[in-house]
Amino acid sequence: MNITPEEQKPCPELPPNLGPYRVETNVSFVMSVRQNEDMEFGGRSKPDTCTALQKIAIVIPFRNREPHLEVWLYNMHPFLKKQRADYGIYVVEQNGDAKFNRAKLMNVGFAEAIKDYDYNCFIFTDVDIIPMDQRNLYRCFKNPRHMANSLDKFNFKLRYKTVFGGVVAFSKEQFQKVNGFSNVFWGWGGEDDELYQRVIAMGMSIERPTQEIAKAKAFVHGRDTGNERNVKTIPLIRKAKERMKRDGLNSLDYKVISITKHRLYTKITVDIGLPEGHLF
Ligand code: BGN
Repeated sequence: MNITPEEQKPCPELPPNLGPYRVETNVSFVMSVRQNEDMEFGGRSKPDTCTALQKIAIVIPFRNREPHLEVWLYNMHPFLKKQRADYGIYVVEQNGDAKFNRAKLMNVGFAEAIKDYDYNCFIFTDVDIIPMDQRNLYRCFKNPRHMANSLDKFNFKLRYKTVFGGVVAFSKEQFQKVNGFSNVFWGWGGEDDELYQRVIAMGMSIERPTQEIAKAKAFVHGRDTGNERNVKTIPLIRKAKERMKRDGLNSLDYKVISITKHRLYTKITVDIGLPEGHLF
């Protein structure tokens, strides 16, 4: 018997049978495509027997990390399906070789994803972090949520109390409330600490899963070319509260170069401009 979408029940709050998850690293795109032929192009999937409680866009900032993306996709599609998520994957690729701007790419992912579907939850994740426990729900909660607090490369310890990098979840309202990420962090570091300051400035607090449930694999790699440490972060972080009104989603400026709907993800290649004062 066919069930029309109107007759479907909401999915249970907690999906059944979640537990520790073994990350597979010896994988390929071909293997993932073969195992996910049921997906809609663009890396979209939703549960077929119930209506998911949230519509989740997963945003991955990206440049030259195909091997990590291959592993991420292979592991994360089954992971998200097991959590009965209604989701889409957005890989936002920075065009050109200017300094990497992770935060701005996140903002672009948000802005483009909401044109695609009625998303109400956004998971902003690095391409090299994969959860090791299916109870780490890739969803939105009452507060913006930090989910990369227990990485294997840091011996499953919280680096510092306010750390807010790697993987975070924001409802659409929460993200709009903080005006998204800052657009002015070029190079490695600090944009996540600045986002934390925005959350606090707006009177919200952050939450995290327990260290046990948040266990995740983070691939260790050298510093990417074009992503050298940003040495100008501290004054920017200090001024977060004042700057956030004018620097973020409301000042986001970019040009889409292409949008390609692959089987396993939507790839958005984008020109996000150059840091102020950039000279060739
Ligand atoms: C911090 C970085 C974060 C990064 C974590 C990773 C800065 C700002 C200057 C103090 N912060 O040091 O961006 O996510 O390390 O553990 O660089």
